[in-house]
Amino acid sequence: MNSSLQIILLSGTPGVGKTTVADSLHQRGFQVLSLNDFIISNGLYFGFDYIRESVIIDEEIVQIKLLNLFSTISGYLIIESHAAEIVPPEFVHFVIILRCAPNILRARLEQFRKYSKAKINENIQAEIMEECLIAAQEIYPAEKIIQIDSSFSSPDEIAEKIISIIS
Ligand code: DAT
Repeated sequence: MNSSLQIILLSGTPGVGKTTVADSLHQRGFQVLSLNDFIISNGLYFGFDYIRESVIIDEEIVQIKLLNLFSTISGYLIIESHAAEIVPPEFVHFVIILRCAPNILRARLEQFRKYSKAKINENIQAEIMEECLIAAQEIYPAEKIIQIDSSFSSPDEIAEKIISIIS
């Protein structure tokens, strides 16, 4: 067990700004892992769900590979994912849930993503239903979960807020 590793999970509905904020944290010297990139680049999925327009993740092997990775690093590690519940919780220091007003989230998804209308609507509904927050609450105590509204703050402002929370 690597006791000096402290993981900050950065979760939230697709489009809330996880990748952009993670990039900003990386520019500020933090180690960052995109769980989606990790899964794809290591082939840790069974296939593609064409109805949900997403990969079908092999969660068991993802957890094994993550634990292998965790044994090799120390310090803070930011992991960004909308499926943060996959990350083994032992090392998780804080869970940051980025939130976004539904109309702003819709505008971002329409402008920046090649999603179908159905997929955009599914994500808006997930945000309204607080799915990522509820998934985190099922695993972590309330004091480890922090929500940050990304609707009217820049990614750099959000990164600074996260740094002040964890330090
Ligand atoms: P995610 O990784 O959560 O799916 P993203 O970081 O890719 O989201 O952001 C989706 C788009 O929204 C991105 O192309 C730029 C824009 N964006 C992200 N954060 C923003 C913010 N705080 N303010 C304005 N636009 C933002």
